Amino acid sequence: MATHQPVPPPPTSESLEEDELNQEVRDVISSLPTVEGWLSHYQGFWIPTKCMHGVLATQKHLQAHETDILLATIPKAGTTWLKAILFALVNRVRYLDSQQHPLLANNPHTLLPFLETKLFYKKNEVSDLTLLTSPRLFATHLSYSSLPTSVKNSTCKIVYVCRNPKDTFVSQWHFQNKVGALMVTKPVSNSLEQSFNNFCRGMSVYGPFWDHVLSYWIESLEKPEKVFFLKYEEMKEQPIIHLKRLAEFLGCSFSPEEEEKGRVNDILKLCSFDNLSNLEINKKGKSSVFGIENASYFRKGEVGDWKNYLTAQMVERLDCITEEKFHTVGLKF
Ligand code: PAP
Repeated sequence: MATHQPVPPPPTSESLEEDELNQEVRDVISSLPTVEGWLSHYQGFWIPTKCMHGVLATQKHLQAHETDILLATIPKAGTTWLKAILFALVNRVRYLDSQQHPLLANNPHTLLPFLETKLFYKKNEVSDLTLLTSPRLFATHLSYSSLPTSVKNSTCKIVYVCRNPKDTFVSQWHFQNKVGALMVTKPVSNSLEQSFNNFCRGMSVYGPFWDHVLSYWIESLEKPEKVFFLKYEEMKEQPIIHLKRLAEFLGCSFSPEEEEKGRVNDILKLCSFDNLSNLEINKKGKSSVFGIENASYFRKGEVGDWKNYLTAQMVERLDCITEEKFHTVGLKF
């Protein structure tokens, strides 16, 4: 099995014309409508303004390889969990028996970086991603429509993970309260009610939530060999089944010997909420993404926590929107 480099990409090697990129980026960003002091409206979605440099650089420069694997999620749908699972799955021959598994010493966000963060775009340079070993593992919060053209045109695989909108909202709200100050450019109101209103109106991070989910859902129906669509809740309920499906989709099915040896469970155990959240690196470290504390990515990891936060009215409103947006395409939560 091919292996993936368990460290962040090497320093940049391909320089851009500083003024050209800066001016281009400045022009695009300054022309975008903004809301709440930190989100910019770009190609139909609300993207953290701090990510816009990375988004533009990715769209312009990323050359997808046929063997690439891209994890796509809306924030708080299970990104950290699936990053860990993908890394452990693809690298299982190399690392699963190792006492020094990279996941024991690195937060999943370090091992499987976001395309649109500064990891790949620093100041005026784009990282040389061709130096990474195959298959390259990346993540993104971009909608399908905003993915770099080369990703859409290549045969690379996309794993999309979503989560029911009520838990996604509650998780986003908690996260925003914890780390929001790192993202905003001016103070914002973060009451549950205000955030909920914004979420329902589509003004949430990488939202509208429903358009994001739909963009991948439709693509997964049309191109099931390219887009694997997974719900957080399904993965929680039947992790063995879905991990095996995922491996098959990626062309690295578990052999009968591996199954007998308990490899599927080994991966699930390694990547479980309890295991990851209790590792020193995830209790104390800071992530490569805007210096956010790793612990912020581990809260409860449960299905249905929304019951502790949303009123009956809020539930009705969210359910109504979801029904309206999804019923014609057969998507249920
Ligand atoms: P991101 O999109 O900003 O990277 P993401 O990892 O999707 O964040 O969101 C974190 C959520 O996944 C948290 O959910 P909660 O707020 O409802 O608790 C977090 O607890 C949960 N999570 C993190 N790791 C795991 C895991 N190993 N298993 C299940 N859930 C997890």
